[in-house]
Amino acid sequence: MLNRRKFLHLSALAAPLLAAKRSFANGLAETTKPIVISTWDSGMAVNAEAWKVLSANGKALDAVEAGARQIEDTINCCVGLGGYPDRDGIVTLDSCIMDEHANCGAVAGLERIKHPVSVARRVMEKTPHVILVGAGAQQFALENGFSLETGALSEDAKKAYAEWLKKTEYKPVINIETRKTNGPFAPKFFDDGSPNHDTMGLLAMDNANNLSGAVTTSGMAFKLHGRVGDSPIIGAGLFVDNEVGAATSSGVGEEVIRICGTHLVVEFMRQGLSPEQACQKAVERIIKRDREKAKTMQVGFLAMNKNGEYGAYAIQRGFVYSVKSDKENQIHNSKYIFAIN
Ligand code: SD4
Repeated sequence: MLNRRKFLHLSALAAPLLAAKRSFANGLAETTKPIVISTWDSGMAVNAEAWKVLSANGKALDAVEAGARQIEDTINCCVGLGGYPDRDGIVTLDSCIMDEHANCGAVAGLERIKHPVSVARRVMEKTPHVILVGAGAQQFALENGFSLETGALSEDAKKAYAEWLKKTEYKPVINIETRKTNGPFAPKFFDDGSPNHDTMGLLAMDNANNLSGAVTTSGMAFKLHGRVGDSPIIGAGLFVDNEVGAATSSGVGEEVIRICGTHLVVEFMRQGLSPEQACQKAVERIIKRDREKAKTMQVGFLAMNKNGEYGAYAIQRGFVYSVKSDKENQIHNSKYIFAIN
């Protein structure tokens, strides 16, 4: 006969199996949809815009574009024309978008156009190409009805650039929370006033169970003119596979590109890992290459699977993300490897 302790032990072992059996009885685990998730606390406003589309039974693709346009319209250190410029004082924008059929489009180094995510979508829908860069991307935007903005820096960007010019130090340290945090979430600036980052990556699943994603950014502040990060690169800053899930990233783009970060996260999910586990494995891949260097930088991954489950993982403390579904509307702290500060 089973004594009580053995029984409890056996039931504890059996619980995950039973849960799995229950979910497979319906063919699928219970799915949360529609749902939109996005990087950073600025994702709350982005999600609200995307939610208008999703809650009206709209498509995930339209939702992520609407969400990205919201932040492109705001003054933000790291997204849109209000973002920080490159080393030469020019704001250059990177963006991409990807839908449930693996259609994708991107622009990189785009100047003086307000909504790079919509230009990326036009590249996807109207050309046989995936990426347009620089002057060619701008020419394409103008030919497609986008207007040419002045190129003037926002007041915030002007100040930050003037400050940066005093030292002109190229130090791409990103999103590492400092001790002077004045709230539950990472501050936007370091103690010395140097910029933190806020690239917007968002992923959505609509009522039809289709996934899409978008990313928009002005990239690393004070980067070399012509430098392109991970954000507009499919498989690095964004990847969507409608059978499995989707992922996006924020942080030092070069490190994400080196491991094809978001493609890797999606492949880990394909192998059966949860979104959070998949993000963790990708972060560990970066750290494995150079642990000491990794301690000085930030990369965060955010992912969602076909059940609407989501998760994130970052190298450093301080990466947060926003979630909106019927069940919740809130900011989450990502797990992380190092809490150096
Ligand atoms: C880049 N990944 O240009 C972007 C920067 C970023 O939050 O994500 N900042 O490398």
